[in-house]
Amino acid sequence: MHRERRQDGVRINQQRPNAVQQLLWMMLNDRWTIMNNSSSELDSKRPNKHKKVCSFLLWSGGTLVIIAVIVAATVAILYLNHYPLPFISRGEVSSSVVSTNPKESGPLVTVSRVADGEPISIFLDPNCPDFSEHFLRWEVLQSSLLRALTNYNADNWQDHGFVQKLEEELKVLLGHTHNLRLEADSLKRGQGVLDQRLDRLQSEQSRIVKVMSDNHSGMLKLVAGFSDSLLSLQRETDSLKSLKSELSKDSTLTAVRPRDCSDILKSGVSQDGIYSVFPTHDPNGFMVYCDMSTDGGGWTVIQRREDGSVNFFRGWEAYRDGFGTTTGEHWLGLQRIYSLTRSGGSELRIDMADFDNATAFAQYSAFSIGRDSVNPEEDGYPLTVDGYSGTAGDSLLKHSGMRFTTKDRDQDQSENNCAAYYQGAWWYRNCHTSNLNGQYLRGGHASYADGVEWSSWTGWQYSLRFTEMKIRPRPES
Ligand SMILES: [Ca+2]
Repeated sequence: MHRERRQDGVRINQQRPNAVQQLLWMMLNDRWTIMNNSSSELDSKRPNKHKKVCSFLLWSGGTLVIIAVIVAATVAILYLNHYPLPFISRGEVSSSVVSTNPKESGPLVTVSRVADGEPISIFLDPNCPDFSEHFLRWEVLQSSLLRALTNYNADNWQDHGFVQKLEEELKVLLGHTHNLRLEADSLKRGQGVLDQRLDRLQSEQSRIVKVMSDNHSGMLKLVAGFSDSLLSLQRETDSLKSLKSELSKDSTLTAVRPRDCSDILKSGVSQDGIYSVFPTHDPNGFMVYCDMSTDGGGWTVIQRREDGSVNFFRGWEAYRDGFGTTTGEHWLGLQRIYSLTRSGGSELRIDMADFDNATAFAQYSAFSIGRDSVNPEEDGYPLTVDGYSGTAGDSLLKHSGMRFTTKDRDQDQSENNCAAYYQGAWWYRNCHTSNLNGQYLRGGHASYADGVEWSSWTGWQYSLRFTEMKIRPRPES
């Protein structure tokens, strides 16, 4: 039995740290000192050499027994945790036993009560060693060792003294361990405070990061707002552009709306016919016949005689407002002629034909009626004409400055009504050199100057087959 325990003790001693060996050797040396002292006392009483050898042998045997007991207790605690130690179980008071857990997954240290056998597990994370727990375990281990020693009943008085000394040493060691554990706890608390400060730093950093992120997102929102504003501005600009385009289209249409036949000709239409014109001073407009072929075209016809189908011997209102058929014989009307020529700069052309198919024309570079009148109708639509050219000779210049006279409104310089007298309506002076609104008498006639007369071409007794008065803006010279 002793031999086995010694062998175990050797094996354990080989595994124990050097500190434990030093502790045991220290304790042995102290014992040597005590034994030497007592030996000295004994020697003084009984100076016997044989007895000296016996007591040394006895002391050696006791020491071996104590070492064996310590080793056995250690072995029992570390490796036989599942089997209660015999000398502990003999004790009347149940005590705790500390053992390590052989399983890797379970708690590293198990504290179990021998009486009820219920283990109290303490888990120690091997990756994060808690030195305080290690110290605690060491303390418990030492306490257990101390109890084992206390429970050991030494028969020999020398063994008893040795055990007591060992107990005291263990108590001192226990005190040191306890202090170390307290220091470890303090360190741990310091670490805890450090952890808290680190946590606070971390939270502060998180807060700063959040604030920066908020600022960043605010900047992003600002940029997005700017972008939206720019987009809406772009849309507004596009809308304004389209509106401007529409407006310019309208103004183009207004420009395209012909003031007269020359505008229609400029727009690319070159066919003779009836068109609507909208003079600047008569925006409602009216229908006219356009001569697009004679002398470059663009002529607005204001009077036509060709077959005598229309009665031209009419009163003031008829001549003011116009009559006849636009495609045939007609008088456009003084008010309309006024509107067309009011802005000035018009030229007049009169094409004529007799019944022998002879033609002639008279052209005037300036033509207008009522141009300077505040109320042209009240003023009688006075004629302004100048700048003759042509083949029919001038039969109109003498009428320049004359008011228009109808059979019912005498505004001529004759003591009679020239219109009534010569069966027409014209800018009569002391009557006329031309009478294009006279009776359609179909060529030569016996009556005097009361037909469709152009005196400079056919005299006063030849009523023309065809006359056409037309105006257009005077070309820029
Ligand atoms: Ca008169």
